[in-house]
Amino acid sequence: MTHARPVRGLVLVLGLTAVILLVSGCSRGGEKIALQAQGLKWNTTNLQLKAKTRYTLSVANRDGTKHNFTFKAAKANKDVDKNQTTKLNFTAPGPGTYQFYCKYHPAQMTQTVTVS
Ligand SMILES: [Cu+2]
Repeated sequence: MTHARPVRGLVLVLGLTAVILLVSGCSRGGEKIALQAQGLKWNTTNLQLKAKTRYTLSVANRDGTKHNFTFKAAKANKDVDKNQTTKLNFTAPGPGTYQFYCKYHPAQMTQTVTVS
């Protein structure tokens, strides 16, 4: 019985380690990609992604107005305040041609996503 406590402590430490590894694994995101908005324009006209792949997207807003990144097929929708950079995670859908846009300036800021 004298060994019961150290063993329980070890199990607790191992359990906590597993939880920490799981949490950090989930938040690590996926492949890193970047987009920039400047002058009410995206810096790319065609975002190319791999199907069912996890991405961490960094969106830089170089304008003095709020922008937004929306990619409905991946359930991605995030605002980017003026002169700020923000990150978001999403998983690319199946192969196809989609669109991404800024919901505040859709006329000027709608572009293509090609998933292959
Ligand atoms: Cu915008």
